[in-house]
Amino acid sequence: MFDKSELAFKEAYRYIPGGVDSPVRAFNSVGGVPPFIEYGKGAYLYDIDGNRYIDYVQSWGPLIFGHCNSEIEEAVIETAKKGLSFGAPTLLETELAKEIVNLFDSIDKVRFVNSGTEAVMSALRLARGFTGKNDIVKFAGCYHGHSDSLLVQAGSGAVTFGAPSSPGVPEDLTKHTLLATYNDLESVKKCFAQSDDIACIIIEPIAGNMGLVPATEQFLQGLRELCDEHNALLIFDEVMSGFRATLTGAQGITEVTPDLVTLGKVIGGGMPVGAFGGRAEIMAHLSPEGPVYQAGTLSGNPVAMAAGLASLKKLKANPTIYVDLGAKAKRLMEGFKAAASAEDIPLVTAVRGSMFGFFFSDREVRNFDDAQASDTETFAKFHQGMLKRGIYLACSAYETGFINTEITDAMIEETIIAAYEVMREIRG
Ligand code: HOZ
Repeated sequence: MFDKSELAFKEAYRYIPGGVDSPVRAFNSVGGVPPFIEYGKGAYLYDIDGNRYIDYVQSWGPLIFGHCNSEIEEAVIETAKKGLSFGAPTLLETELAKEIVNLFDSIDKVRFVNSGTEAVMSALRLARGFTGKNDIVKFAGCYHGHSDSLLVQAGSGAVTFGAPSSPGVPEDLTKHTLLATYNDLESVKKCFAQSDDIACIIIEPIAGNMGLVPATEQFLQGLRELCDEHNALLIFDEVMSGFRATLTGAQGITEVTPDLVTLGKVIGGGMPVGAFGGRAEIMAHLSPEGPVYQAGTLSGNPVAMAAGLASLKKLKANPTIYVDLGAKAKRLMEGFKAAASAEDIPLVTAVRGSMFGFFFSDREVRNFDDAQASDTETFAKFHQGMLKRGIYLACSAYETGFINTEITDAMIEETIIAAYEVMREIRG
């Protein structure tokens, strides 16, 4: 069933570390080999062995309109025909920036980069440059890309491979990263008691890299107050949740306004893009307006801008998309829960707009400790069983699932039926 992928993985292994260009894709924590993808169409992925899957990963979030959406495809092709990169300003950058600024109350100006990692790394530098302070507060289990100072108790692939704090990062770099507990304001207060040099708090307001763990409104409000009290900036990392949870990400749910926001994934429509933005007075500190340096040859790449613009225009034109995606995510999680409880398997679930998550656990998951206490062996069995039945779920218990507009009610029901079968199999 996976013969060609097995061979392809062996071959890739000879030339690429672990056979993959991003660790979590290697399937190490769920077993088996990663299916090598031949193409995607709508809601489906097709691998080189000819297997078809309903895709709930969607390139880890960006593909809110599924694979090969004709309008995005057309925008990309037409733009590519005019040239792939200029390293000079284009109208497309301003157009996409305008869309983002008009959507987000928290963003007066925005700069484009090439990935979420780059967006966060740059936002932190800006926060430090603006406040003149050095320390940052991050939460265990939140993942903000793989820049050095953030690989401390990080989620996503880092925790999946048991190295939430990576070797190769000098202590001198991480000594400025203070660690707090998600949804626990007291732990943040301790950081401020320990240091008067805190430049910012960075948080995924909807954590999606330790599984899906939303922050409570009270907690976010508490962070806002602490930042104001201590002249620190509040950074919302919405690389994953932006345009996913709602059109304006977590900011469409919470009353709290951050000082800086990082974006990625959906704003690139499947092309490599990241962005960071915020209040004009903070953004004015960025070079060439201000002294904080940040640059990139391919930043604001026209093809990526065109894909992002096409996606955002479609989303803005169809705001009810989120209601439909959210209802499907809810139905899917109710189905998984019912399938698990039919076999007496404890399962907790979460949904935020088009994002969904589930843990094999009997306790509520509010932070990284709770997430790590979940049963990852059962998760692996579930993942394998679903894959065999043509359901492509994230290959780690510490990731999030996504619904796209191509996923139909019938596909959701098919997925739930598969979940019943797999839960029965697990129960043995
Ligand atoms: N860190 C990404 C998901 N949270 C995974 C990236 C990838 O493997 O493509």
